[in-house]
Amino acid sequence: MYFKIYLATLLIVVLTTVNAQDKWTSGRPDGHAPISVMGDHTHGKGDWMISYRFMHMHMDGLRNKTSDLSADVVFDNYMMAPKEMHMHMHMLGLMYAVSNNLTFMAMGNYLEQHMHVSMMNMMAGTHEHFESASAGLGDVKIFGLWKFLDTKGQRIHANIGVSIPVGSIDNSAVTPMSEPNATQLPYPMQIGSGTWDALPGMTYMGQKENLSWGAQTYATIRIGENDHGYSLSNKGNLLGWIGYRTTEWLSFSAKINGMLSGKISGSDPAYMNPMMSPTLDPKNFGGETLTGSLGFNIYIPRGAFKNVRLGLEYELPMYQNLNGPQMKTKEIGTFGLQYSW
Ligand SMILES: [Cu+2]
Repeated sequence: MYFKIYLATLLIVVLTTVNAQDKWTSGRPDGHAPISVMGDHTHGKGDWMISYRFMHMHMDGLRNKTSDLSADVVFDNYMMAPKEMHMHMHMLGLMYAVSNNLTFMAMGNYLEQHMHVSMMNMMAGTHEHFESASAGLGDVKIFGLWKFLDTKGQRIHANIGVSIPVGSIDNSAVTPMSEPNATQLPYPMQIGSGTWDALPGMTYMGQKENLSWGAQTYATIRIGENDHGYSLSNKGNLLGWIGYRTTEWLSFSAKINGMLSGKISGSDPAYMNPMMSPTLDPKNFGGETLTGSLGFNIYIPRGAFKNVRLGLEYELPMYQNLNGPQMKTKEIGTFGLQYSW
């Protein structure tokens, strides 16, 4: 599956490359990728950019491999079943170009999430529901974006980054099972990875008159394990997009994003009984997902608000093959504002 997407994206890149324009420019609405893409562009020497993004991700229902599961099936093996999860991520980004070929980028985020859980009441034979929440500063990411090709309306740069484990992996809360004490919240409710992660990647962009396109591939490689004795899976992403500019200030985009990840290695001893819930069991993580999204970019080319950009993107899953039981993604929305000077 993943390999086919890879080939399809490469084919699109080759086909669209044939007659690109003379010089690539960021001075148009689709001069930046759809707003959820990180590190898509580099800047000219001495330029700064600040950005704010807000992402909402909604997960709903359970799945194993490609089949949906009811909570009742999960209760055959576990005492609890996650039902639904919401993540709100506020992201702040700063970019600075030390040269025309090298741009530095730093990204911080604040994450809020909550999960709805069903619990089996053995005595009464009924299901009860509770909710738990966590919030905090996430892992900080620093990148060097090194542009090594800039010709005929096309650019390629390498994304070389590191993720610093700033986000907490000690989030706990009182749940009906632990009352009156607090208990360590499950893996998906933790804010950070707890590990230093290497973030290598590569980005390609091209454009002609009113059309633009791009592709990006990147990996998240965990270095060692965290102080709770586990590490989240390595991840690989491949995404591709096309954009169409309708006016000098508005463009529309379509994007596909394939992601491959695996199970958690090791386990957190704080979860005394991993059979309590699928979210405490290291093997119920990762899988293959493919999402598709539509979006638009607005770019202000002149006047007092020159170089202000606004982007919106809405993303839906097209394929999810999950190591389950695991919650599946329902929808993702991203909004962003950018300003460069
Ligand atoms: Cu920028």
